[in-house]
Amino acid sequence: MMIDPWIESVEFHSSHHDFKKIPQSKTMPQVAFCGRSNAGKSSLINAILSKKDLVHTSSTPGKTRSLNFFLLNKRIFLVDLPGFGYAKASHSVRDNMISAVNGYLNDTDTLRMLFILCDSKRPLPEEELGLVDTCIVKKIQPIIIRTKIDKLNQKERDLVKKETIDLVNMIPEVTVVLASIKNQSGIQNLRDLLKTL
Ligand SMILES: Nc1nc2c(ncn2[C@@H]2O[C@H](COP(=O)(O)OP(=O)(O)O)[C@@H](O)[C@H]2O)c(=O)[nH]1
Ligand SMILES: [Mg+2]
Repeated sequence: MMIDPWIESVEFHSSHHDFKKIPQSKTMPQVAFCGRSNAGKSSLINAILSKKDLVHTSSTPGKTRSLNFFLLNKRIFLVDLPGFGYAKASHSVRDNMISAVNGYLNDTDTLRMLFILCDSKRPLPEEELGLVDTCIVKKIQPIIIRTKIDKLNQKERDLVKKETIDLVNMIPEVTVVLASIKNQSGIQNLRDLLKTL
């Protein structure tokens, strides 16, 4: 994995079941990672930080139920949010996870960026677009990350690129990054976004 010298230190900080009890430090910005279970949140955090197993990744979807805090350069909190249920989960389970994420978005004054992950193989779901709207209202920078682009063929890739152009035309505040932990696409762009904090 490529090492970016900007990343000086990374440590696990804490894990919370209740978003009302998360660390609140006025001086430390937070960047949160959200998306469906299996979208690639934990893998992406590891890739950005050039760590193999700092964040536990899983082939069993829906396992991370708590908010996990990692401290980057003793200054920035990266937050691995619970997945919004499995794609096959009932609507009520999914709604609960969305409201947990919304609760966190509404309560965290130091949240500066929300990384919204969506598997490139799936069309962009409406709930994720709803989160973009919430970000804009709350002055949080919305970053949509289309994950696992290494799995797409040329035709599928062209479709994702077209979707990206359409989305940015519709919502100019949004940044879209096509990413892969397999071929490292987009990973440096994401680090560069963190450097702006
Ligand atoms: N091919 C490919 N697989 C990926 C990529 N990112 C994650 N995965 C796989 O997708 C599965 C779910 O990843 P994980 O990080 O646990 O997702 P999370 O539930 O959102 O935290 C794991 O088997 C990962 O190895 C990627 O960029 N490319
Ligand atoms: Mg995970």
